Amino acid sequence: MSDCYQPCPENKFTFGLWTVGNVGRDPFGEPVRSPLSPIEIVHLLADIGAYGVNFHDNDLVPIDATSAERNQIIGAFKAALQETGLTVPMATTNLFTDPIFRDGAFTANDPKVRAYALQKTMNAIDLGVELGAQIYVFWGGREGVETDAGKNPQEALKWFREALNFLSSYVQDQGYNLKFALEPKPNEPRGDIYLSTVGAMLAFIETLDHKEMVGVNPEVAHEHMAGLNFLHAVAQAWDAGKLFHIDLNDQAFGRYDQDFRFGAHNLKSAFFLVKFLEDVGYDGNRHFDAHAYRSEDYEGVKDFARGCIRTYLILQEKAKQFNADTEIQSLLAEIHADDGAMAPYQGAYSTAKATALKQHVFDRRAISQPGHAYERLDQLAIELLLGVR
Ligand code: DIG
Ligand code: MN
Ligand code: MN
Repeated sequence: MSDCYQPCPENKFTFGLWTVGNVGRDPFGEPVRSPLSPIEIVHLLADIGAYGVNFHDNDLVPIDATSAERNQIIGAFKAALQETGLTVPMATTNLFTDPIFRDGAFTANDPKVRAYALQKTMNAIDLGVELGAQIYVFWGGREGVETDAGKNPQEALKWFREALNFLSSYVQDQGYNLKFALEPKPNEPRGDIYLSTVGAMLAFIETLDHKEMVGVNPEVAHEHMAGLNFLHAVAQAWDAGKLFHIDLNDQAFGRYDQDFRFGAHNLKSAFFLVKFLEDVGYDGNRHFDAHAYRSEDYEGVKDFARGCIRTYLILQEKAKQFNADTEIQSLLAEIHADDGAMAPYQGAYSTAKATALKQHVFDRRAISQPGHAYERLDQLAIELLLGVR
């Protein structure tokens, strides 16, 4: 592969320990790859040019580790970070693997489970901050139901809100420089997961006590699972000043969570996403929350990780090309042409404007006549992506 698509720290490409460390287990098959230690993963990520490594508490420290084991693991992890120069931009809590969370964590009916989830998250936040994290992700993988018979969904949202209010107050009480990023998903592993899309999360954030420190972590695969346009979700988050983090991967619509290599399935939507992130100057982490096909060995896993990075960098270059393409840009100028005739009615409301607009006579037929040349524009974008422009 050509070497002009090499990552640099400014790209802020990150991977979770669980991504390249995925051993290929699925609901119908045992692991196909032997586990890698966090240290081995740090070196693998450094080798492929990542900027940072993220983790769930138990990706690093097993849930039943003794304090001596915990200290040894953290010490070795810190040494590997020091040796490779990798950072830890984001941390999160595993509130989904242990059987105690089978009815949820913050939304479990059992108050003991809800309290344990708070305790586990406070300890995980402490660890994340100790290792340098400034973003803390909450993915409520078990916050949901298979039947609504056992739980009032409003009660569940109340519990979720109480947990996040408690934890944001904890962060402030500790004086941590940490922001929360809530990650939605419509289903899996629960039949239905609460707060299932970016839109639902953005509305929920507005009900929190410390909403200023809470944003979203949209994931490509999760909006696609719901059949939604991921770019539109990201644009709404960005517009709200709430795009605190992003999980990049890919996914066929209407399937289980495939967590494919970035751009592996929907190249065109990946292109318009990268173009948006670059055009608006998103300077957050570009986190590849994805894993290699179960068919792969560890050389294949490195191919997967390099592929995520290369595809992003190639699409970043294509976005620059799109913005510099004279035929595309002149067509866009035509499409966005404005003769200024509506200027008197634009901007802030006034009674005079409303009165004048109500008097304005529109020639509906004339206005509806011209086409929009979107076919020509989209074909130009396709041909740019196909490398013939
Ligand atoms: C799944 O998409 C979730 C978990 O992998 C993790 O909690 C979060 C962090 O990106 N994404
Ligand atoms: Mn996912
Ligand atoms: Mn994710």
